[in-house]
Amino acid sequence: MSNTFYITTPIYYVNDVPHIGHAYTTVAADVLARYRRLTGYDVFFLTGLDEHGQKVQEAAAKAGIDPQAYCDGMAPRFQNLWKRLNISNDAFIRTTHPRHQQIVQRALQTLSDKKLIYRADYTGWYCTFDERFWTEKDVVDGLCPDCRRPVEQLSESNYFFRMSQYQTALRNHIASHPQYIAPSSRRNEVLGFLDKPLNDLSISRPKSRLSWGIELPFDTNYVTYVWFDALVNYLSGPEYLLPTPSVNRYWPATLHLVGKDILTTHAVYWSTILMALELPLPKTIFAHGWWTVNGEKMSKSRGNVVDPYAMVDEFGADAFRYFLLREVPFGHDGDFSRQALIGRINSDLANGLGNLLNRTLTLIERFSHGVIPEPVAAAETDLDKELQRTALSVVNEKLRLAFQLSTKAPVESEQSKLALNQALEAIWGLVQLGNQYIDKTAAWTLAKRPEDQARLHTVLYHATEALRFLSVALYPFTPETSEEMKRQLGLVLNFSKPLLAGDLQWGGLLPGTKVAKGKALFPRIDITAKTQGEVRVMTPDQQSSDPKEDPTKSVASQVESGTGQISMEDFLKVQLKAAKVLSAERVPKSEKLLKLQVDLGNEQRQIVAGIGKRYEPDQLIGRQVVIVANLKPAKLMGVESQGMVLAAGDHEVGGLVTILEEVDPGTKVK
Ligand code: ME8
Repeated sequence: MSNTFYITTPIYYVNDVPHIGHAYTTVAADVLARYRRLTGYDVFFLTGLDEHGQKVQEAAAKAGIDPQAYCDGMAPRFQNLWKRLNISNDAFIRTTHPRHQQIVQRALQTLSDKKLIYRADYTGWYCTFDERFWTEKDVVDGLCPDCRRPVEQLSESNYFFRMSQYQTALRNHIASHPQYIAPSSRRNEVLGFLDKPLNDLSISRPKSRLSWGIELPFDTNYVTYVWFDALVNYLSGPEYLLPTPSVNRYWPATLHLVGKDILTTHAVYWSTILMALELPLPKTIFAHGWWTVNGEKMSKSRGNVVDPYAMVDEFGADAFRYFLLREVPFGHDGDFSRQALIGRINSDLANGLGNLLNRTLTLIERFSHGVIPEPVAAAETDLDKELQRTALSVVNEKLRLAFQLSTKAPVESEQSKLALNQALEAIWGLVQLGNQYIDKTAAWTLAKRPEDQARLHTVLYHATEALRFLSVALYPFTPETSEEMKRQLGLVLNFSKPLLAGDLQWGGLLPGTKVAKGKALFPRIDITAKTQGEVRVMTPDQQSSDPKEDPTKSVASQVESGTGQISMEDFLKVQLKAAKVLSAERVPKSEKLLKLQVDLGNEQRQIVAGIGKRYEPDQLIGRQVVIVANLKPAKLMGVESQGMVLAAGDHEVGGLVTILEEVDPGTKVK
């Protein structure tokens, strides 16, 4: 069995900035590449840009610059995004590179020499957007059957690739290689397409109509059809982008990951081009589903395009990566909404994983002087065994199954799945079990009794060891988080080593290691009634304080799970004070947020309050308000808020809380 794993994303058109769809495919490919590296594969992960063709020529013309300068300006928009998202591609291809152009010309010349390219006159219906001709029967009411834009009749002489010649061979290949096109619903789609007669493919465009492309080696009046140029990137990338030509090492590609929109070009055009070049076909072409936004198609005109840079700025790369792969079964369509993203961050990342790390480290600091204790075999119980069993099965069995690919799996149903969301579900099964383990084993009770020391040590060791398993399992999905877990847990792990080449063994954690509790992995995002729609990122200390029994649970969660009552002691922790509004202004781009400067007697504070729908800034100046004075500062829409103004209202703000008589600013409210 080959130990190489060559994975590609589509090369994206540079006619527009990258959006969530591009991020999705690239993040998924990154997760697969990282996992394969962890399991010891020789990975080559290629992504890049499709820089020729009509769309790019038009975008450059619109921008009033030369197409090459336009491409050079756009390329960093993609490259920087991949850095921000921690994409671990081994190479980045741009189709305007002279070496790629030479390789495309070489392929065209080979096909021409083999008489697989011929010239013919053609009249058909042309769709400028899709850059392709349609036949009379394809066109519906004068519209392109693909993008539904108007088509125009064009007559021109062009060069054609004898694609039709390969129809039967392609059908046979798909039939005898069930993993070739995945998921299986997509395979059926392609087979359906191949039921109709396959036409030859026009692989040229007259320069009179389109000049931005690779010149045909045998006719300088033409440039190459952009798809022929683009698909060849999968061969040219390994040929010239690595220090030594590596096509023989990596071809055939293990996996072309694409969106369902470009399945035909890959499954039919690319496969037949490869057959004509007498090269082996890739192992799998996997077409994933489509993202909509709040139930709508994403488009510039709707103004709902999700900017991945903004997502990373606001929520961090890992939260965004996690959401993309957790929310939707890979292969299915999905819907993006801020609400769903924030929901996942709060429930899975902050309350689930972040909490587990935080609780475990708090216990080790409290009850083991910040050092991982030695477990005692005799003190193990069924709870420990269950945790061990689950951790081992998640990492050594479930992950492997979810990531299975054609090279490994003989069974069709498994190989065509790439069940990335199931991998995450399995990992979160362990997160949940870890939190239950901490609840059930109640280390804080064990710590009170000297005779329970061995049990206490065993419990603390087990909880930390489960986190070590999690840090490795999560690395492909959330690499920054794994590094941070490793740092806080004091683990000796090198994620660039093939840690999962064999089974991960329980007990690898070294007793005596000093832990270093740090920032919360994922701050909870609070969408309060006051800040409706705006998000408030809470600092770790706001997330948890130290209640009496379980020192790892926050007051808030005890209130949530209990009777809703708090003690006087808890209430007194909140410092309420009278303050006077000195100035007020709106926070740019927010309907709700006002930035207030308030006088607290011996200090002045800036507070951001979600009262902008109820009050105009001018109405507030000189008013007496009540504030929470000891709330940790937080940023709201990038503006620091050093406290909170009290107001009444269930959903909408009804009115500000004030004090009947004028008191000095800074006076305590009790
Ligand atoms: O087609 N949901 O480039 P492109 C999910 N240059 N994925 C999406 C998406 C969405 N809403 N929108 C885009 C091209 N994608 C050619 C490819 S390859 C030899 C040439 C992703 O910039 C998805 O992977 O239009 C889709 O296939 C790709 O972006 C299309 O990118």
